[in-house]
Amino acid sequence: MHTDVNALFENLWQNYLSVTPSAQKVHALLGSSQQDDVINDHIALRTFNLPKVSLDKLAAHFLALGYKEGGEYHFEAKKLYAKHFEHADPTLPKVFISELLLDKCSASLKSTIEDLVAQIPEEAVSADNFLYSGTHWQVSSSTYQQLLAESEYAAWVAAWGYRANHFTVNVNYLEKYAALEDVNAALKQAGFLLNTAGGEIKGTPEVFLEQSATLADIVPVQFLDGETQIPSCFYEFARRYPLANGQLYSGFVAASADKIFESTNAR
Ligand code: OOG
Ligand code: NI
Repeated sequence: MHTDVNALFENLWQNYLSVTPSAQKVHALLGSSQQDDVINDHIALRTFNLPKVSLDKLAAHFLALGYKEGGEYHFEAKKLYAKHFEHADPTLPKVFISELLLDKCSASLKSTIEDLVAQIPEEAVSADNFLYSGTHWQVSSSTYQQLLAESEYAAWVAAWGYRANHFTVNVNYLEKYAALEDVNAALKQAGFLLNTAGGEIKGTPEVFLEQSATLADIVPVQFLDGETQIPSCFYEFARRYPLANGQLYSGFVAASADKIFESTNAR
């Protein structure tokens, strides 16, 4: 486990950049419009509900750094369960961790994933670098396609493994933009493609959270039988609104999150 929370996020960021070339450009576009660097609202991690690598196993890395559990979320159709974690220091990103519920998937998907996870050394999961360690296995493009036909999420984790699938700009801290619409306009102007599932903006001030996201970059991945271009990671933008008590809402919105997951769908 990491003892330095900033080092953990720096490693997650560098690993994310290595497969998400557009992220540096998005960061430069929004960061260059102000004095301070962009503040991240949250990151997200994906896994399977197998004991070795469950949501709780990933969460342990953050609990050890002082993070506390926030809310939990259910995604019936996608067969996912998620929790978010937050830190007393509001400048530290929240963490959204989801897991695929394999018992709800086909027997063949479940056994394919069990075979992959069996290849992870037990001690690797609690090692400092696990959350940005990528894959611990190799898959063929046909295995990827088979997974993809049933669960885009399963295929993504099989191809990319353990890494942040997105970072999220905290729009509340942007100096030049107040509205998420304006951030989206700047992104489109610069040529970035946005996730339009459920509309470009997911959520409303009434649910205290508005979100948008780019579509994941399409980059080469090495499969057993050669290199193929597939979606990697994306960038998200979140604007939070104050609750009646004046505090900014710190949770997530399941209906919006359901659409954010689709940012890694094939274009
Ligand atoms: C997580 C999707 C949900 C949010 O901000 O609602 C999410 C994922 O794609 O793994 O990040
Ligand atoms: Ni997110």
